[in-house]
Amino acid sequence: MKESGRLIANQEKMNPETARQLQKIGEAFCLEGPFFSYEEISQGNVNHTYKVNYIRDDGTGMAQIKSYLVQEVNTYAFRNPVELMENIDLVTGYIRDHANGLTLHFHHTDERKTYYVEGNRFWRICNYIPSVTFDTTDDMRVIRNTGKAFGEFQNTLSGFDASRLHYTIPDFHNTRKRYETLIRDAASDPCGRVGSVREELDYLLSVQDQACMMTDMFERGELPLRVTHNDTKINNVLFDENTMEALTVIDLDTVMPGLAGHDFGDAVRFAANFVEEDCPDAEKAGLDLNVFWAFAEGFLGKTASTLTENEIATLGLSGFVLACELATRFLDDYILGDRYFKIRSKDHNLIRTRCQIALAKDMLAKMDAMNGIVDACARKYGNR
Ligand code: GN1
Ligand code: MG
Repeated sequence: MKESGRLIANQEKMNPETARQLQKIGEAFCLEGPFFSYEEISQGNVNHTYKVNYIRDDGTGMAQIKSYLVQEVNTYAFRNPVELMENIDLVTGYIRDHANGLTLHFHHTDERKTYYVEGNRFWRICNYIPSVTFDTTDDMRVIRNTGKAFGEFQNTLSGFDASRLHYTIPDFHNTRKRYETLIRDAASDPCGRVGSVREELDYLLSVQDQACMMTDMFERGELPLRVTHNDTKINNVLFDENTMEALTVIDLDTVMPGLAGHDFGDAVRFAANFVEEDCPDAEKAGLDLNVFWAFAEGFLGKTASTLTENEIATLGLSGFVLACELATRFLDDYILGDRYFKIRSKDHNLIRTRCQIALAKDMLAKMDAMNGIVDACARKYGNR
């Protein structure tokens, strides 16, 4: 179907209440042209995102569609969204000044703010970049380019003074704290769900020290703080649909001081899993070494010469660390009654937990291979 046909078909599916709400937000940001339609973007487990379409005159009297992304920021997850937007303004400004290529552009309200607050709802609008994204892919070019994009992102921001950034979610990747929270909430068991998750809890506790390896090394002063993205899912990179080159990295909500291994590990646990992160058949989860290798090539190609020996030594285990850390978060949310992550079924957080645990187990079995690949890439790109 042609784009115009698709948009009209889509218009018929709209919820009138949501359409009115989005129109109102568009007015607050002074978007031009009559509102035409919206589409909900289901990706993302925390914020709500919509593509909104406006009708414009293309300058010759012909109508054309101009699209934007409207997001409602989840203020349960992000307790201080104004600081979050300050971070994003700083980081996107720095990227615009120091790198070629695209970055996100956020629109201003007539009060010159990049956000609009309505009661306890927090909204923002950014430019829509025509592109494709991937939740999974067999195309190793895409994986390698994802590694390059996140490596480049870290490199570009290496000159940025990290102390200017707010901690949008304090202790976001503090694995020890994530475990403490899980242990505390499992003890109070407010929804009576702990009895049914003993096996998952026991497994996570049995690997706690290994899972906290990066946090502990950092606490001992063995790893440097860098400016990191902290949510390096492959679908947070936009690709040019023809060339499959990465256009830009998106979802800058959690850009904060962090560890190189957080970005490497989170990307690996998402992209190199045989299945999606919430696959109900947990036994199908596991690490695809080809994907791991392609991502490592891309990422280390951009970063190997600047990473320390200790940082490189954490990369092989980092996927396991991030899989366990996220499993503690999903399980904790399940125990608390699903308050943080959007769920699409009653047991969604438990399904997610089981999938991350199965992946973590397979990663442990493949640890030597992963370390070998990291070593080879570090030597190839880092003149070691
Ligand atoms: C959340 O909403 P999304 O998909 O960008 C979460 C990440 C998790 C991810 C798991 C702020 O990211 O930390 O890894 O879900 N973001 C936040 O899918 O908690
Ligand atoms: Mg995110």
